[in-house]
Amino acid sequence: MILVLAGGVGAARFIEGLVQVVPPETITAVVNTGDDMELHGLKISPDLDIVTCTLADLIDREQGWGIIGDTDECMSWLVKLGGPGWFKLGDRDLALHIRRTAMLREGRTLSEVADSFRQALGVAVRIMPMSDDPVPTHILTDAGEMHFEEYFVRHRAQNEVRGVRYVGVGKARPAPGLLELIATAEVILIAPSNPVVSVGPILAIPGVREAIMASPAPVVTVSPIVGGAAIKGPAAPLMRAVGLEVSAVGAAKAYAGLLDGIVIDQVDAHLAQQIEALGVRVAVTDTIMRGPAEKANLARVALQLAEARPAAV
Ligand code: FO1
Repeated sequence: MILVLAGGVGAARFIEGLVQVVPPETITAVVNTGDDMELHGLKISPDLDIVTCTLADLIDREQGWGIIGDTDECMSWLVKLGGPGWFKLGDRDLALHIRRTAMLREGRTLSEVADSFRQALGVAVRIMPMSDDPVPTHILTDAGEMHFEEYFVRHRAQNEVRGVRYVGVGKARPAPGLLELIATAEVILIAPSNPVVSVGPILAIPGVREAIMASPAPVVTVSPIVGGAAIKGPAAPLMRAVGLEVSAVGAAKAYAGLLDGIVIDQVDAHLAQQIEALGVRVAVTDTIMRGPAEKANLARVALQLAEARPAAV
C-alpha cells in the first residue's frame, strides 16, 4: 500500500498521476485538516474536499478547488442576509459542508465522513484526515493571529508572517489506523504540498513523525518549490517565516531526518549535489503537472526513486 501525505491542490494533482501508474485501491491519502474551519455554522474541510473532488473529477480545474459548474445562489443570499462572503462556497460545495456538519453532529467521526464521501463520489483511493481531532492552523502576522484561511483567502496573504501555530496539535490523536498504515506501507510519499501549512500539521501530530522514522518504507517527496518559487499558494512566505530557504534545498530540509529521496525540477538540477550532501537521493524531471502525462511521469519518477535501493557502498 502506498501512503501519500497530502495537502490540497498540488497533492490532488500528484495523486491523479499516481492512479495512472498504480491501482487506486493501493493508495491511501492522509490529508491535512489544518485548513478546516467553521463558517455559516458549517464544518468546512478544504483539503479533504479538494483531494476527494479532484479524484472524483468533479473539481473546478481552473481554481483547483470548488465543484465544476457550481453556482452561487445560496452564497449570494447568505451575504444578502449578512453572512460572511469572503470564502466562496458554491451551491454543490455547500452540500458537502451541510452533510459533513450533520454527520458530525450525529456523532460520526471526520474519518467516517471522509470515507463515506469518497465512496459516494466513486473514488477508489482511500482518503483519511490526519486526525479526527481539530488542529486548526493559525498564522501569526503583523495584524495578529488568524486562521490560515483568513490569512490566505480573506487577506490574500498580504500580511507579514511572523510564525505558524498548529492549535491543539499536542493533544490531537492520529486518525484511526494511521500509525499502522505508516508502519506497514510499502512506500510513503509526501506530495508537492506546502511543507509548513499542509504537510507540517500532519507531521506534527504526536506519534506520526516517530512512526515514519521507524517505518521500513522509503520516504520520497516532490519539491513544491521550482526555481525558487511555489507553483501555487503561500509556500514562500511561510517557509521563510519558519527559517526554510525557498528552494528545493529548503523543501528537502523541511523533512530533515525523514527523507530518502526528493524529486526536483529540471530548473533546479544544479541543486542536486547540495541536496545529496544532506543524505537525500535526488531525481530530476519536469515536475510541472500541466496535464495527465506530466502527472503520471512525476508519479513514476517518485516511485522509481523510492524503489531505487541505496547505491551499493
Ligand atoms: N481559496 C480561495 O483563494 N478563495 C476561496 O474563496 C476559496 C474557497 C474554497 C471553498 C472550498 C474549498 O474546499 C476550498 C476553497 N479555497 C478557496 C481553497 C483554499 O483556500 C485553499 O486552497 C486550501 O485550503 C489550501 O490547500
